[in-house]
Amino acid sequence: MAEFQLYCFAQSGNAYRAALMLNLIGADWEPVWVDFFSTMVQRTPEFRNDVNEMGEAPVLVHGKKKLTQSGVILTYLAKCTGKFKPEGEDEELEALRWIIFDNQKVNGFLGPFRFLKNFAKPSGDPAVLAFLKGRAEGNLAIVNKRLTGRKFLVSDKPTIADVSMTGYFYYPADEFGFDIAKNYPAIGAWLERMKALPGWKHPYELMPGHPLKQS
Ligand SMILES: N[C@@H](CCC(=O)N[C@@H](CS)C(=O)NCC(=O)O)C(=O)O
Repeated sequence: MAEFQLYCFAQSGNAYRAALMLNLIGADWEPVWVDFFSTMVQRTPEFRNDVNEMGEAPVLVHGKKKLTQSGVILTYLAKCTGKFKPEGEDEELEALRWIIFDNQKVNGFLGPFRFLKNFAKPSGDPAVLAFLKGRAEGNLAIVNKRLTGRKFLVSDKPTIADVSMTGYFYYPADEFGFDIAKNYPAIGAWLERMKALPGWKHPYELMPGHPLKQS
């Protein structure tokens, strides 16, 4: 058995943050596939009792520890290994600030937008899609401005804030109907820097369940 198990699925940018971090730090890890779309295991009482009371992926298991919320998982892995760890209190707080902004306002809008556009049955109400897209685009512009003239979000080295922010950004442009890397050039350049890190993999290669079987 591998040292770490990660409950995840290929279409989840929230889980990708944790899977990418595990790969970037060279951890011995294995995925546990969450059948999110078909059996919707995450909504069963068993999953909520035994795996995550919040009913979400990702979940990281490390021996007796079970951690949820990608920001918590990233913080834990950075503390365990010293890799992608913000240095000192100011950087730690700055990383936390970007992780919260990402979870709530960047990938926090982009993820549900992509879900409603591609996977929801019935597919999302156009007004809801327009609202989510507008909020995601506004916040992508904020991230783009932050990354203009900077290599990474918090310091001149990549930290867990950068790993978190990658969330949904590498999924194909046709899943969003717009190209994040092209429309936001500073984000595009930063995505290339992240991609160049040893251990980087695309979410569809890193986690199980792609392509999705149509039911
Ligand atoms: N803030 C959480 C978000 C996790 C999340 O929303 N995960 C989705 C999958 S991408 C989920 O499991 N949703 C439960 C459901 O819709 O039933 C994190 O970053 O870990």
